[in-house]
Amino acid sequence: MSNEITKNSIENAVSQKLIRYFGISDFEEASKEEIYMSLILSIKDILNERRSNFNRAVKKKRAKRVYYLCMEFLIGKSLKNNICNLGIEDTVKEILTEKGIKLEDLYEFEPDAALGNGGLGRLGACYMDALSSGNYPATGFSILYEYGLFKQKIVLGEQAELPDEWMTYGGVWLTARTDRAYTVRFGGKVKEFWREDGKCDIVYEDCEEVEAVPYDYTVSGYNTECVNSIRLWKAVSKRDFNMSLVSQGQYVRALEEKGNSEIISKVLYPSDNHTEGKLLRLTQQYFLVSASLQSIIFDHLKVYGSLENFADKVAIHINDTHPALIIPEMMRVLIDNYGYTWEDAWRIVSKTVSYTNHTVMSEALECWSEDIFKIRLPRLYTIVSEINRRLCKNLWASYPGDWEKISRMSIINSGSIRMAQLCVSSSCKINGVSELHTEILKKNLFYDYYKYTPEKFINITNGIAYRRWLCFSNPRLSELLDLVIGNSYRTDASKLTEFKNYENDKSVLLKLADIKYNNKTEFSNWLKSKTGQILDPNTVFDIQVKRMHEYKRQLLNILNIISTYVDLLNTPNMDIVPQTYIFAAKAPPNYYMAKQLIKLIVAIENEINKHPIIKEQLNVVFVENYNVSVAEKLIPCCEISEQISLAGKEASGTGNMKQMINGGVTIGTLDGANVEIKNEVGEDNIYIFGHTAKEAEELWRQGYNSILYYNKCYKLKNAIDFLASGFNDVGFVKIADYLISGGNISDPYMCLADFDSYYKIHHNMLNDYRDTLKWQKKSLNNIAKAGIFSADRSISEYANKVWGLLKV
Ligand code: 26W
Repeated sequence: MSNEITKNSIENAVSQKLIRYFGISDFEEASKEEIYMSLILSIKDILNERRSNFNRAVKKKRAKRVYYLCMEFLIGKSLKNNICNLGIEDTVKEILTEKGIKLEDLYEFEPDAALGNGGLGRLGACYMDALSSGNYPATGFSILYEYGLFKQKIVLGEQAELPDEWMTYGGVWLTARTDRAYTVRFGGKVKEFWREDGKCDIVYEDCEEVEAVPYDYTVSGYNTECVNSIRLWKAVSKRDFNMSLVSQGQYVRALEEKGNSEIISKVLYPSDNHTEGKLLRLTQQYFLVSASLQSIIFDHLKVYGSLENFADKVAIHINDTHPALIIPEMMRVLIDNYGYTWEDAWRIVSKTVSYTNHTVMSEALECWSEDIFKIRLPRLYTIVSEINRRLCKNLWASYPGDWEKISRMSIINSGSIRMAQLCVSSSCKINGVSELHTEILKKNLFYDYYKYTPEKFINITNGIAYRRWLCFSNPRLSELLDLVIGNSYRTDASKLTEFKNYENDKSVLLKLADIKYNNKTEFSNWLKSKTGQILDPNTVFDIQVKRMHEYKRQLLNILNIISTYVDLLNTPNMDIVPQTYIFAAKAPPNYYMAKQLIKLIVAIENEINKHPIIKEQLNVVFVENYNVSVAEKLIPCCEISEQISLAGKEASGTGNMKQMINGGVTIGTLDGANVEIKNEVGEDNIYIFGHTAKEAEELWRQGYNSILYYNKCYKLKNAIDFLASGFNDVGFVKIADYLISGGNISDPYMCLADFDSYYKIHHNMLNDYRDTLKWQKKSLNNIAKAGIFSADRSISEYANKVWGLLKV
């Protein structure tokens, strides 16, 4: 595939870039930055050329395209991914080595494109990867957040947030398409002029206009000529710089006037699973939707010259409710700009749009106040109201007199516009992201809609870009796999099952142990050089890495650690497996409890560090600034994978899949995709504990009382008492109170109810770990059964069942 890319061609391209952009004719004189940029620019040329070839092929075939709208894409670094996808890593290394440069140093130099919070954003990035690898014509749409997500630094034991200026060196990948900018309108007044032919002209007055300028981020696929892109919109003020203010000496006001609308693409809201209903967020969502739709329609008209076949040639996917405004926006454009009747427009819209739900947490379901909506998006408000009126009329016909049901299902209710109802009522397909999650959608959150239109609901379990997460980030393991089962698993993840034939092969099992040890050593060296934190690769690495949230229950893990610590204080020579607990997580800046939990983990880390004897058996490390590239280093070291959310709350999880495919063994609740992991690997190769989703719900319904568990389990009691007494000069009474003294809302995520079974199963797990061959057999089974969790599989399901998309 990559045969036309030769050592010579790459070397020439890089030299040309050095001359053209930096005026450097001698490689030796170039700095690392200059070589880094020139290499990226050279690769970008290759990708852009392939993208344009691919687009030509798509047009020629008149193939259907999917447009994937998402407020977040957690892309991470791209240099290594693109080089590996193109199959040119050895060649590039050779060129650079001759110049005395290490490719690894250039990889390190690249900042993460962190345009996302967590699971949702990373899933979007994994899916774009799989779409390209599968030769599907696809475009992602999002916002070019100039400051991405914040950088996390631990200062005096607490999380501090710093701006993430990723564009300086990360922006090299972007191609500005100033020629394809569009105008987006906000606010103002809408006037309707009814004509004699019954049609209506819509005139906007006093709107604020913002320009949306696209920046394209190319996405390569593995071993293919197909290249797609993610189009990121940047907000640029349409106002001219106000020179009259400047001449009056009012420089700041002149800047402010220009800058106000540009705020739209400055930062990403650093919170998932909690919506604040802020005006800026609504503005961002409409900005994304309006610009993207203009771009989609432009592309379509260029090929077909008409919108008549729009629904046959275009699939628009809304990833969670955040881009849901595309539904009324498309109605607006079809009716107001292209003269469609409501009925014809609705037929197109409801055939084109599909929706994935990623969370059932009520505080994460977006609602907009009607008042804000009306002022900010007046024309859309009219359209949403009409969608709702017609919906309620149909519902009334189906359920005459059932006001309660209709009010549960209606889009507008008690002054708020509910995006989930908008999505579910208008989309052609609705999916959850794991079997359990989809069942919960059908039985609880969307019960009424499931009864109303059952055929729309399907499950598509999440998947990961396993080449990034296994092949590229764990080269030791993938080399072993190449050797033992051949390399066909690199394009077909289901081939990983062949590894199971080696579950009793002692030499393979010992090699697995060796690989894990080397990965742990490499990570320990990296961490020490970065922060001075010291890890012992001879201890078991027990890892919980994900966003900090109460429902994910990092606190349950911490309680178990504290309980072990208290035991060790009392019995220092206790015989336990030497263990290291690794945490990494960002907390939303305004989420008090999440930040307290980070403070708690750091305090425990410091506390244990004061006891050299205890440190030989128990360690805690908080790795700061968790992001995609930290994950790529950490996940290959995972031995115990903590997936311990309260059952029913984690829609799927994808970290569980990443750790599994790297040989981590899961300790988890029957939540999200854990259930399917268990079904794949069997009970011997996973450690399941705690209440099931059904049991947890029942327990809560009956009136959950955490204090009962506190009184019943002395280990738990000791841990909580220790927590309350404080350590390392910090008190954690509030966390202890949160668990046991909050009246009937104590311990809302039921850590205490699951503590006993968690502690016991964790204990068993560590005992099993003592037997290397027994443990590695479990690890091997996890790797062998991870193929089903490939994003390639998820994407082919979306293509077949949702989008009607064919490979080109
Ligand atoms: C503030 C508004 C908001 C609300 C929800 C922002 C972001 C969200 C996301 C939907 C939360 C999220 O990332 N959910 C995660 O999605 C992953 C991909 O499907 C799942 O694997 C995780 O279980 C789910 O928590």
